[in-house]
Amino acid sequence: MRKLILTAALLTAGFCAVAQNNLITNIKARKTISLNGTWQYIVDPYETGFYDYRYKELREDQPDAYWNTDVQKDRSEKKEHGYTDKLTLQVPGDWNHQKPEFVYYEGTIWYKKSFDYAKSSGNSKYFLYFGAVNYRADIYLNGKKLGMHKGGFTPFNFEIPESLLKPTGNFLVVKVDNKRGADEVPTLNTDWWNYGGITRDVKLVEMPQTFIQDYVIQLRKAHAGMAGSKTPLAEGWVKLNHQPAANESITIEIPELKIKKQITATDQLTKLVVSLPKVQLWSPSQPKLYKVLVSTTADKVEDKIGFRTIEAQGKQVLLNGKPLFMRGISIHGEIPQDVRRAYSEADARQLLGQARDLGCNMVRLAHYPHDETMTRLADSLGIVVWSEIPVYWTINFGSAEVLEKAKAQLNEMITRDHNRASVIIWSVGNETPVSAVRTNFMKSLITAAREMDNTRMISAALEVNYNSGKNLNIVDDPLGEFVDLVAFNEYLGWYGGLPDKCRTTNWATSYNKPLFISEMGAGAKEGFHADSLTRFSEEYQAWFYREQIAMLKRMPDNYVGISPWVLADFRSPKRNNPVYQEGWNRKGLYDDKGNKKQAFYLLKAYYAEMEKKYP
Ligand code: GCB
Repeated sequence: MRKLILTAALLTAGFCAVAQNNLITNIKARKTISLNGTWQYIVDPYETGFYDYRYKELREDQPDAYWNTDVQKDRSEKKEHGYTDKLTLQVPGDWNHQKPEFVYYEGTIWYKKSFDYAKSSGNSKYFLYFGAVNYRADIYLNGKKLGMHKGGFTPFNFEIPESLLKPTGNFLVVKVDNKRGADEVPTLNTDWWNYGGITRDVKLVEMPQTFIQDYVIQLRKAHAGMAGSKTPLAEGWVKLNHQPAANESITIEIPELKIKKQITATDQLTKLVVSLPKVQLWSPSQPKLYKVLVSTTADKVEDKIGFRTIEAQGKQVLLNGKPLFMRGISIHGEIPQDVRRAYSEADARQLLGQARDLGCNMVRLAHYPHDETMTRLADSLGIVVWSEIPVYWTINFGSAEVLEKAKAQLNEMITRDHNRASVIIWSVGNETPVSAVRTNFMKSLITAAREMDNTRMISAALEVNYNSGKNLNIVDDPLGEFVDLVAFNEYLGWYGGLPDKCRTTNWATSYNKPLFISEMGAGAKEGFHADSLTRFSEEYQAWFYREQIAMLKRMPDNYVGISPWVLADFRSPKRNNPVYQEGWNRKGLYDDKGNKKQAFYLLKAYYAEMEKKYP
């Protein structure tokens, strides 16, 4: 049997354990029933079910409130709302694609589901879990409010008081509001469609009274570049939902490595170090995952975890101590042929399969955390992932509340995926305009991300003035000082000028760090052919890629990869050219039907070359 070491002394090597929120992680491995399926709805643009006629929030027991029963108590009572099988939506799924009248709807829709639940014992705890609801969700069960959550792309759960859950006829109502707001994250202005609704899974979770809420078991950075003789160490912690009883123990098992070790729970959060001799490291070429079991006497949770190290060192990114070149592509969480948000494993297979076909070993999941099936599938396919929060463009950087909202989403993103080997970069935002206030804001997010997880790299997609007319563009955004990976977006030859500008342009950064191009791209309507000077033709996009790729070959020696914009055409209300766009951002290498454009093959050929160089 291999040795598992638990010693506080070993925990000094920069490992931080920070208690997260109350999210129960690895939800698929828990005892749950699905509440997906058909839900009834009321569309409520004036929020009549929430505010009275003086625009005051309705009291919980007011019969007019839409979270309360729609059945008339007696003849003295008037009901002006009701749920009916005539009006239904599928969950998960955004509402916009489900009914023609909702295509452009932004506002409130009330979702209602009745369900029965036979409790298995009198000694459990119950939770309602939502994979994501865009943007604000107010949750009510049997007339009682369980909680409110903001943030459209991360999971949350609320506990159900035991006495509230009935064996039959539970009345679950979710008020979903996707109105954009200046002080929200994202803010009013984005280059993607604001799909509303309960966009990911809903589950009722049954847990023992005392349970394992969350855990981290990851190789620490310090081992990148280690000599082969050193034994890899996984570090982490287990978080219980309770203060442990005296001598309460936690068991960690990795059967394939013959590891089984009991540790004593010292607090609600117990740190651990596991020695993993003979571990086969996870990598894109060998995405080895191990079954890992974490248990207490009352609870047991099973996961599949890959072990690898990742770090930025000098000019390189090292994966398991070896230089990594990222052949990436940026992806939106959208299934374009259905004009809807992605949520299922089949969706993840489509998107990651298309990336694979392009020769990618990396995906940038823009501009918000994608569904958990994406990062899980990336784990098993061996694709490294950049995961981002929607701190996009002009967030209200001066507001402490907005910072808290961004931090909450960062926390939920990291908590959900901190055991995914595929995720190597947490990104705290995209193209935020340089100012002292913004830098402070972003710096706090970087600090928070590091406190939550210092086993991965932290980055952000920076902006750079590529139209300066200079031959050398220097990425010197002050935020570069705080990130591990200096990443920037450039559209040389699309926004301003023609692609041949690439011939005289070179790139560098003022930071002694690896340099990554998080975006570059040009629009083309699939099937539209013209000369290469004609915008929106496939030929123009192909020319753009040809010039860009030639420029990439002159990148400095700290260039570690690129994730061009973007895998597939996607919906954007900002793209209103009536001939070529029609509400679509056309920078995809695939169109909205899955057809490949000419540029696809150019990038694929470049990636094949780079794969040979960095196998
Ligand atoms: C960007 C943004 C991305 C846009 C893209 C574009 O820089 O990061 O969200 O969609 O440019 O197409 O302009």
